[in-house]
Amino acid sequence: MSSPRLHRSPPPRLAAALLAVALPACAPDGGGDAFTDPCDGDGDGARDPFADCVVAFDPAEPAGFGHDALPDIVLGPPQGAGPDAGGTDVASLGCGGTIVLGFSGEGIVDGPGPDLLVFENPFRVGDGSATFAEPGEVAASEDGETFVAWPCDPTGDGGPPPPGCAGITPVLAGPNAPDVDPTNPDEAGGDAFDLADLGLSRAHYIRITDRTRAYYGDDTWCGGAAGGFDLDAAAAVHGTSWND
Ligand SMILES: [Ca+2]
Ligand SMILES: [Ca+2]
Repeated sequence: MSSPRLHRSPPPRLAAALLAVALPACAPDGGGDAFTDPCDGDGDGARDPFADCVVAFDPAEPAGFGHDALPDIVLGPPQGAGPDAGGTDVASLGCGGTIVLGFSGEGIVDGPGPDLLVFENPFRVGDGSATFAEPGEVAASEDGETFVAWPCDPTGDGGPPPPGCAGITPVLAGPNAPDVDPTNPDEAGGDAFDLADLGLSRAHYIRITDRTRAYYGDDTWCGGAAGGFDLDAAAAVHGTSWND
């Protein structure tokens, strides 16, 4: 069961007026592509590299952490807490929960190397050689209907975090690290994804599906309000998003 869009839609007449005014000013610079807005003109209004709206949200019970702050809590830049602490500016998916984010305008474009960063709230534990993780599978789509996933195949033993998933690398970009560029894969932390690996040149949607149960092989980290994957933010590395 999918929830309806979480953002409010403007009245039809207002929406039409906004569209008429907005379109000429919104053509991507030099991109040559028609303006694409998965947020239906009702994203967060920020012309930035971060997700612009929540297109769909289907959490698993009993997750509830951060839900009252949706959609804003997963839009905008990551609010990471560094390598040794999990950020709390997140919304929990619960085990098996999913969320779809929209990127307006250029969306996410394939450039050299990684194109997308997904930020959860993993953190180092013990002597720092291990990481507590709640992984998620990430998929991308250009039309919002056909999604292609990057491989994320947890082993079920809770061993080293599975490569290819989101939610396995601590988030360094955040309020305590103002000089860290949250769109730079070399310094931001989070987990990086390359559209070229999927054969895509562009994406306006990403879908994250919690895989915590598959990672641990049981429901140890599925209970409570903060169970499963905790989404902080997502960023386009090369593209720029805009709404207005
Ligand atoms: Ca790329
Ligand atoms: Ca987490």
